Amino acid sequence: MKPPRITGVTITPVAVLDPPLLNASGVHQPYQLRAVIELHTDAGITGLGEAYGDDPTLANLRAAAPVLEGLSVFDLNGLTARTATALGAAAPGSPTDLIGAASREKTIAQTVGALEVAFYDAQGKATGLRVCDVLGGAVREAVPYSAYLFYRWARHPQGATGPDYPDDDFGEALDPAGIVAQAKRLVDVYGFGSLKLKGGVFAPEEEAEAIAALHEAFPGRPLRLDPNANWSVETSLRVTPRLEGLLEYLEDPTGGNPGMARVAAGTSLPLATNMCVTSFAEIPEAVRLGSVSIVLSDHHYWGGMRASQRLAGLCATFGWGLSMHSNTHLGISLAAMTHLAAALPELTYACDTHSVWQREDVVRPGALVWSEGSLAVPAGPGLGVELDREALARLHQQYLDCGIRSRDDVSAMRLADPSWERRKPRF
Ligand code: GKR
Ligand code: MG
Repeated sequence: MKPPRITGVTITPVAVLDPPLLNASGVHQPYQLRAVIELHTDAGITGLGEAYGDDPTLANLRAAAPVLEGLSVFDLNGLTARTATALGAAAPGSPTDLIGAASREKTIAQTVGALEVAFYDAQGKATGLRVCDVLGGAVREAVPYSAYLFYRWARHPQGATGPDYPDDDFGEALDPAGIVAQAKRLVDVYGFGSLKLKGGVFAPEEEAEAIAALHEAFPGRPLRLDPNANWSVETSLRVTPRLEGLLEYLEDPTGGNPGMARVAAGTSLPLATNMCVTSFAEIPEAVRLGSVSIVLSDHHYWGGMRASQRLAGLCATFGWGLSMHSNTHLGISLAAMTHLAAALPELTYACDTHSVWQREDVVRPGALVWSEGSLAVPAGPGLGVELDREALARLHQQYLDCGIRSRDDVSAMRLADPSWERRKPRF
């Protein structure tokens, strides 16, 4: 087989409706941005990828795209080398404040991570194989995900949306009863076996009460709480006794490896992270300090699927568990996450996904089917998802019209509370 060579890359930013989900920074904006990547080849095959859709990410993708021309879709080392050269000493732009200090390495990893998915999709399409098989073979045919529970409002603050904005029908969830009701709905519809609550929103004791209520409503079901580093070390150590015995893990109670290590030393709860270990360079400090025992991988910022497999190997070496992080994403990323998780023998926990909150997508329905809280690996070839051109055009137009160009949960919150400040830890 002659390897397909890249003839061009199309990057299309889209905006999708998003509900007012509360978190440590503030509240989700009415639209979240994503970028759809189409890798065109001389074999007529198109590889699909998906990335954040904020301005810095788009600039990095657009800088890398032209230098990929002529490259084989199997040349992943070439992808990394050419992307690094194209980005040069580029200012490190990051779409999220969740992954610690920005660095050139992280920017390269995010850019490669996005493009590499399209390379793998094209490899699968060229060989007739599923991406999970290209990655070394599926060790599971169905990938378990956890229900992603959020405190939330029923609608976005006045002024955030126009009069025609379609609110969803979840209503608000601002206390333990609201969170339990939300969990029941998600478990009924999707069959999730484990539940994760996004915390860092209300006083930690209130969030511990919500966890206790979930424990009572769903006896024996694994639970997680993620305050996104919004608790000080002292607050964390005050609250952890209430959570011990209730959680399978506590995710990022506080910020940074030294702080996490102090919390880890004072609790029996396993600590997980997608904040203080987000790149290979941060692993030695975490090992030395004993700050975490579970890492949430994310191909979007660890540098792709190959890099995620490398991370999985290191987790096994250091005796860490492995879970998977999610940010708002669409079906291309969900398919990529599912293929990757299927090919990771080291995966020890159900993965996160924001999917339940997304009502719009760029892929045709039918490829990703939920059953008992799991997704069957799409049949392929490649990722096994197909672009819905009409939806892509509509969501691109929505991007042009909505005016949002970067994620800003702080400003979104200020529409409801003008005194709101960016502050961490808040508790
Ligand atoms: O969507 O509000 C959110 C989450 O807080 C997200 O931004 C985080 O990346 O899900 C995430 C996490 O686990 O930290
Ligand atoms: Mg997290």
